[in-house]
Amino acid sequence: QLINKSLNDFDNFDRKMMQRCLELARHALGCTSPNPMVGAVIVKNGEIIGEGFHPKAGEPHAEVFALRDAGENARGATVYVNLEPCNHYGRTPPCSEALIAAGVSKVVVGMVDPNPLVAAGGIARLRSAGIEVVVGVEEEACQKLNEGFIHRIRYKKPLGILKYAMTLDGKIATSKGHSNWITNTAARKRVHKLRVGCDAVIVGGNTVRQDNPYLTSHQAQVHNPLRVVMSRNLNLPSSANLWDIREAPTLVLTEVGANSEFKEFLQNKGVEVVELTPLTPSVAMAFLYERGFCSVLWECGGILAANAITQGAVQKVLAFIAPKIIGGSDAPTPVGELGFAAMTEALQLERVTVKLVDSDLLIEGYLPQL
Ligand code: AOF
Ligand code: ZN
Repeated sequence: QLINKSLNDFDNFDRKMMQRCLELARHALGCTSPNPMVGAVIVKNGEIIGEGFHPKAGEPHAEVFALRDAGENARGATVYVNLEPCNHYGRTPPCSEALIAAGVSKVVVGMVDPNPLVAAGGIARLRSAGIEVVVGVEEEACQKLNEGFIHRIRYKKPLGILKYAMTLDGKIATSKGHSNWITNTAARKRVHKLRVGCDAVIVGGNTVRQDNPYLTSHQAQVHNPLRVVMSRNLNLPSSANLWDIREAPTLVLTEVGANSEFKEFLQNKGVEVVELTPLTPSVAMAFLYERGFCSVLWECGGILAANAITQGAVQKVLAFIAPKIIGGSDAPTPVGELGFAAMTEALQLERVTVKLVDSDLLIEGYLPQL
């Protein structure tokens, strides 16, 4: 049945379908690296006749699941997908060819695939087969969902996200080192959710000694990031929550020549130990890139955070600010020495957003690319 729709209605419908793609894609939050999160919806006569998402690298792509779901009905239909259909033989065959073979008549794409193996080749292939292709619906939201994947492809390293929680007077713990809790329950829940979408969470030895954190997403049946500890000398407590790997795996990064007895102790607990020389934030990030990671969350103290920033291992900052004052001239702060003397040297965050999480503030922004 033909319904009279204005051009704007069509746009709204396209946007709604793309949002559905993103919702489907998010079912695999944290599980797809080094691949992106992708969802696909197939529509005919204004109705959804097939849906799918990419569950994990090595498995079929979103379009393939959606085509299977729609079956023969896909002929003449419109396909929505948040990332350009691929056009290469990777772990799986090209989606462009699958879409052509299924006889779809139109493809609506959220964003071009930055992967040089694809890079608009999928769009060109579809068009050369006479399929109408629309690009850029809900583009910003599509890019945000896969910002880690995009960064990984573009810079050949994972996206580094620095997250910290501080009091209104800028402290991350009292001068005695006590920090449970600075932020409210809602803000802490938000951090747990944030971890679901990251491939790794990194802390230094100090955080393990002071806070004894879990660094998990604290929810059953969701993705937990790899928990990474950076420790040059392995001067770490023998009982720590991170050494219990039943909920999530732990990796300790250290240097050659570190305490071999403790190294063995960790390995016996099932904790992976890797020696990197020199052990620096940028070397750690290069190692995690090789592992196929797209996004890495720095949940470390100020000294490691300052090093990570200096070495270009941080691109995005999430700062939770609680309306509490604890004072203390020796109380630690979120970022240690950066060597700046003048305000003109300050790192100015871009694309800043501010949210209220109950009574805590969340300021989010991006560091200018070095
Ligand atoms: C799509 N749909 O659902 C995904 C795409 O090794 P492969 O075969 O899995 O290919 C991985 C690349 O394919 C990945 O780097 C990205 O460029 C694209 N991902 N493409 O058409 C999908 N996940
Ligand atoms: Zn594909």
